[in-house]
Amino acid sequence: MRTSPRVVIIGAGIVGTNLADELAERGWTNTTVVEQGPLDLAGGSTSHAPGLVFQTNPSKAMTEFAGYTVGKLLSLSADGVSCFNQVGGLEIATTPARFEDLKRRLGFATSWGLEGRLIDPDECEKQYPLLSTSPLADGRRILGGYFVPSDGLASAARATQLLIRRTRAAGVEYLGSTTVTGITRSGSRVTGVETSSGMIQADLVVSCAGFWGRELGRLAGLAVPLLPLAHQYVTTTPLRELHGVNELPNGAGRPILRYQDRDLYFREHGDRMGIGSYAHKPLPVDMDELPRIDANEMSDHRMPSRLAFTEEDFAPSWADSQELLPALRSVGIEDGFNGIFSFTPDGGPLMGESPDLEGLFVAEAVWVTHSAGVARAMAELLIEGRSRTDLSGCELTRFEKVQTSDAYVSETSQQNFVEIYDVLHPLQPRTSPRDLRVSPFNVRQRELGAVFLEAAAWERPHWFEANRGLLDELPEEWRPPERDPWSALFSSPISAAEAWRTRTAVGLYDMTPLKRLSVTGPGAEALLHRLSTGNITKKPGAVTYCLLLADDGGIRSDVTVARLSTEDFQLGVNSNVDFDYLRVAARHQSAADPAQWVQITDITGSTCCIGLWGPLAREVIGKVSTDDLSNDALKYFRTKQINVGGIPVTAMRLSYVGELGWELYTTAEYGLKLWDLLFEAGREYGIVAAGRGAFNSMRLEKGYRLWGTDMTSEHRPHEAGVGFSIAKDKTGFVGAEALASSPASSAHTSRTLRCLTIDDGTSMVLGKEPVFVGDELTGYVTSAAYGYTVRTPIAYAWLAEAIGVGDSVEIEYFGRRIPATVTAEPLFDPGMERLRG
Ligand code: FAD
Ligand code: THG
Repeated sequence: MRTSPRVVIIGAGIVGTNLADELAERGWTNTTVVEQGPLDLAGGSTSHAPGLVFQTNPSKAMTEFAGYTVGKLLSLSADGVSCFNQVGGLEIATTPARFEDLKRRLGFATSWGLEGRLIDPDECEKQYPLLSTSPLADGRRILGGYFVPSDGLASAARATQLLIRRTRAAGVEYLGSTTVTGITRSGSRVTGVETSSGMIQADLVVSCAGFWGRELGRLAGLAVPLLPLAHQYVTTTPLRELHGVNELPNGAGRPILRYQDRDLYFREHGDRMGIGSYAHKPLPVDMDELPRIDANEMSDHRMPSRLAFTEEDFAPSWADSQELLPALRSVGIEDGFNGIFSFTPDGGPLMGESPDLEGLFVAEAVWVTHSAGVARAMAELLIEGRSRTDLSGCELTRFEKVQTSDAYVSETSQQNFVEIYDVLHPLQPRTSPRDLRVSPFNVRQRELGAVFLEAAAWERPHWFEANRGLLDELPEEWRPPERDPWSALFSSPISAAEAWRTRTAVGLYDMTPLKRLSVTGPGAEALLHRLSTGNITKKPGAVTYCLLLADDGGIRSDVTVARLSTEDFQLGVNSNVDFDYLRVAARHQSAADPAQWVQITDITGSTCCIGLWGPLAREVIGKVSTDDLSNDALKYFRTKQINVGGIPVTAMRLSYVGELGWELYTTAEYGLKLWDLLFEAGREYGIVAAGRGAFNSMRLEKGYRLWGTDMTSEHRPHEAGVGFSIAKDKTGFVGAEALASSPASSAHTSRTLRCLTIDDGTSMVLGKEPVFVGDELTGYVTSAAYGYTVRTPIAYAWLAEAIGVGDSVEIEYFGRRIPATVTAEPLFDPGMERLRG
């Protein structure tokens, strides 16, 4: 008897078939896979993917997905031939900047548990004898490489066939040559799909439609922010040098090769070479012009994902290839095509459930490289309601609404194509589109010479050039050390002056981009009580810092909950994922008990927020407000409505930078006036406008965690050092049972988030670097900043549980070991005198 829910998977590419398999392995076999193409060669991206698997990725989740895919494809075999050929992966550097970047890549690979090593030019040649030994254009030569022995080649199309065979045997049904034309619903629940050959009822529908994802989403009114782009791939005529080297026609023995300095990659196909290029201009695909090919006419060379080769786009890449691999000079291009696959605004995949149609899931914009790992996480999500891997960078709902518009998706995804192999600094902002979201203070910030970086489409000042003059006044002990060139990028010593003024006088911070939700209605209290770890039932006026947990006790988010009145709460949250999570929960509660309805509104754009913080904050506000803001009249973590120069303001007494003061909220139209009033009032007290550079330094001095960076759903509250935010004796909230059964440690980590200070007092790190004790890897850095007040660089890091305060570790930064010490935290004001004073 079939007891598992009825699942329809749309698409029998490498993602859809892996998902069917991961579900079947967990006992869910009541699955139908619907594929518009013929099942033996469906015609999507998988059907022509050359299958290079380079596992190294700045994202921990993506590296883990790749590692799992390698393992799974290695074990997937038929007739003694596995679906993974572990030839190793080699990335070469021909510029000093690239060589430095390879060191950084080795760093995060190490952090995520992937083994690789840097090799010298001689070993590059040994690994890859076809590499040129003479200088390249511009006098460049091979300076070295980064080699990952476990990388290699996936046989994606073959794996798909084997997975179909295996899952069919387990009971999964496949419908080939069947197109999904509609998604049916009852209310806000999916009920099935309409296809070219009839209705299929389902409890859960998962779209694994690859670059057709946007079209599939549209059937259900879901914006799927991906862009189909063409990418060029060629195979050459046979090379004499490879004659008789690789047995199989598609076989390979040499590593897969990346030449990022010219946007190229290479693999062997028997005695031919395959070359992929990202060097050409982005080639967005108009889905309406996709060739319509009958199932019985589909072949290796005729499929919808394969557009005609545009030779002129490839010409420079061909010349670059021949220069790098001289053996190519005596062969020609035998076959070339412009293959289609998906790009997204931030390069990550799209995974998760539609917030508006329950039971409809998406797993798209996924490379072969990550396919099995993504499928495993999706299976966990479907079956257990959560994935063991942190999906914050993959969530379908991570984008702000403006970021899902066709125009935004098109421009940013094309930009990601262009930059795919560029050396990118972690703080490097996109250049366009910009100024999509600006706070009401933007005009003043510009006048003050703000240097903006972008996040969630918001412009956020990182420092203000107008404060440069303060560097002359900066006391000796506040002067920051010289930075190495990499950590100096997108950073300025002016942040030191802004931190100095905030700690000694007062600073004005634009907190507008902090996402704010209004949660109202008779059921608001019950909803927040159930979903959060905090005691939010306190009387109006209370603000609570607390966590949203997943059922397994992992940290979904950390939020502030301000009770403005009995049925009116204001939440400070981390991203759109929180908004959609709460919105769905509110819908459920309202439906289950209409008397307990809850309304959740994103009020971020219609309101604004100034953080007025510093020991003189009270003096400043006293000049423009007659409200009593004394310590007793508005205590720490309390809120009240006040009036600032005639403007209605919600004041919340809390501070992410750890100083006396308030977050001051008002509606957007008053924002500029509020800024001007406070700035003017602050003049005599030395007020400065201050940016994210100072802010981030001060929050690390204070030990405040940044969700998504310092802690994620992979971590439990106690491990992350936020156990204090679980209300004493509270039970019955989401995640409570899991915590009660094993409070301290989750299943797959025995790690603790620790505060490190750098021993030499000057060396900077940036995040994601591996941490060692002797030769042993013990963890990785999350956030880092120079602590201007405490006069040392600070790094937070996940470390093995056994490592405690006082222990010495080493952080690896560009191949250099930087000694650091685990230090008691917070480094600044542990007695909370500043905040409560
Ligand atoms: P697909 O394989 O496209 O599968 C989606 C399926 O959904 C299709 O079969 C389609 O027919 C079906 N479908 C769509 N709409 C409907 C509908 N309405 N009804 C029914 N069925 C539908 N990745 C790597 O990791 N390494 C590489 O080296 C690599 N090289 C590449 C080279 C080229 C030239 C290209 C174009 C891509 C490359 N990729 C590579 C990317 C990789 O091919 C894709 O990311 C991956 O194959 C996507 O798999 P998928 O299952 O999501 O999509
Ligand atoms: N302000 C508001 N909401 C927010 C943030 C914010 N929501 C998202 C994010 N930032 C949440 N993160 C924090 C982290 C720490 C604190 C506030 C928000 C904080 N912590 C006190 C501490 O640890 O000492 C809490 C003390 C207590 O619980 O009483 O202030 O910046 N509005």
